[in-house]
Amino acid sequence: MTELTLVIGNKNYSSWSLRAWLAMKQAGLEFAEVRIPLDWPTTHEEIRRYSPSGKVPVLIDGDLKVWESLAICEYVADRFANDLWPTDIAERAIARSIAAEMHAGFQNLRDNMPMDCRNRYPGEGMTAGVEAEIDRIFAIWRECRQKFGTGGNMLFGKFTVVDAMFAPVVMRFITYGVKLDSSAKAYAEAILALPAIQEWVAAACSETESIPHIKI
Ligand SMILES: N[C@@H](CCC(=O)N[C@@H](CS)C(=O)NCC(=O)O)C(=O)O
Repeated sequence: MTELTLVIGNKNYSSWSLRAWLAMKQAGLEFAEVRIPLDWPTTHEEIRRYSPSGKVPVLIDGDLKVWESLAICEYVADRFANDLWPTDIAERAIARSIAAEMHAGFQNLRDNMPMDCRNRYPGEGMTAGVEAEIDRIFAIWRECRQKFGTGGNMLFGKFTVVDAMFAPVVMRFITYGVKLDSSAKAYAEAILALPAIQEWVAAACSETESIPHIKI
């Protein structure tokens, strides 16, 4: 069997890498990691050696390269772990809509509250645009937990790609001290309790690179 390799950025900063990595971990896959620190003079050239888009993450499975975090999650679900999406067709469609909304949107949050797992900047980054996006995220989480979450503590009960997409948002909320309502707090705690997330954060804390003003 060919070895799977996931090429990622710094664990402290690379929110897109976390999404793909977490989906693969939750699917129980064994894979090698190539970590390319971001924002170095050689970063772009190094990433280009692996990734057609010049971005991480990229998954290498033999001759196949899959890039874009959401496409990697889809590939992992198709090839190894169909249960990374809800079973019910309608729930699956809603889960895909939310995952796509996260992948394509929330630019204010991304720009103003970049992921920085090991640091704390309470109160920083809040703007009217960020606040509106946070409200939308809380509404998504609340509705998912109420309608689909009965079988567990994730958005659709069991862990799905949607949780992989939102895990970096949880990390941002912790870093910037975003006030969470009770349902958001319970969900954030469930994400933070995942052993894979604890493994990622521990690795992020042991990284030595520091990138001021990163926007990813
Ligand atoms: N839409 C892409 C975004 C990927 C992305 O922006 N990755 C950043 C790191 S989190 C990157 O590769 N930056 C390196 C660069 O732009 O040189 C995805 O979902 O994977």
